[in-house]
Amino acid sequence: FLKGPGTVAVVGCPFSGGQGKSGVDLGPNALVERGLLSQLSELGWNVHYEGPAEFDDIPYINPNQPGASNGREVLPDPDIGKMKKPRLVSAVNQRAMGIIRDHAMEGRLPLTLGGDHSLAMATVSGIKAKYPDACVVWVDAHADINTPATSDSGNIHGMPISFLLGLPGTDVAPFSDWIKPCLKPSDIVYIGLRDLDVEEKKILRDLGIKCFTMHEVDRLGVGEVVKKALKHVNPKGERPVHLSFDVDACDPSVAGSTGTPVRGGLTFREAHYICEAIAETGCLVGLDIMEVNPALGDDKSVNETVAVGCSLARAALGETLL
Ligand code: Z70
Ligand code: MN
Ligand code: MN
Ligand code: MN
Repeated sequence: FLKGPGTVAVVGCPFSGGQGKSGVDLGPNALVERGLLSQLSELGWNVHYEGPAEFDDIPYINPNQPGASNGREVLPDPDIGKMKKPRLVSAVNQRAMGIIRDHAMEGRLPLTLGGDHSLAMATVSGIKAKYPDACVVWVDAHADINTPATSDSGNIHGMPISFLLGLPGTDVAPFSDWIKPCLKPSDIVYIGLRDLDVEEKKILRDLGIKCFTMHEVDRLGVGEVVKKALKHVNPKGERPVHLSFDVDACDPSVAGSTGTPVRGGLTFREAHYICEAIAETGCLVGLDIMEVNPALGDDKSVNETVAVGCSLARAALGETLL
């Protein structure tokens, strides 16, 4: 597939409706304004960027965008079961999926800047449309595998994996209009988990999904963890790899400006090592940098979190390769 730096398509997704805190929609512009595009150019990538994706015309109010309803028609978006803002989340993801899929089809590597992690419905669906054999490395404090029935919060950013797997209760409109279950449990591996709901643990056990929690990072070291994780999903090194990186996988001292910081996360080097090791495989076809929220934390925390978002992207796109 992709050999060496080719064209990276940066897709900014200013969206916060998959969870309850405003500000994560400011993540994409913060990363771009920090210089991410020129940093990637300097690595040898041809950088394709058309400005942030446009979601404002979608006729449901994003509760976290003040004034978003100004001068346009707004439709109600009541909960479906426990799901909050289901029509908004579905419509945004359906549009983002089309953008990401089309970039992949043109041979570009989509780099999606979140935005909340519900957007992985779009990124994984878009990548799988072009690369049906792709596997997913999910780096996160959370498993984001609740179904609409098991979720306590109703926040859809805690559910994208269940939709991608087609778990019971996910075959529900409006999502079923466009999401095809495209992942098998053996296609995904987790690194960095440490904040799981009781029902999520049961799903992970029942489906036999491979997980390297922070406990395994401590026991084995990050080098061994990444080696085993890649061996699980990509034993022959022949499969395309999508890396979905939620910055809350990092310790709050490294990336504190995120909606759900959880103590005991990846160090700066551990987080970057994961990205570097995946770059080294030469198999990366899609990358997400998610849940950067520049509205949370003090200036130091915001600055460091945005900088880490940029440096994780650079690491995954080969910054340390000779
Ligand atoms: C919880 C839920 C979550 C991120 C929180 C939390 C999910 N399991 N994901 N922060 N990034 O609400 O389903
Ligand atoms: Mn997540
Ligand atoms: Mn998370
Ligand atoms: Mn529960």
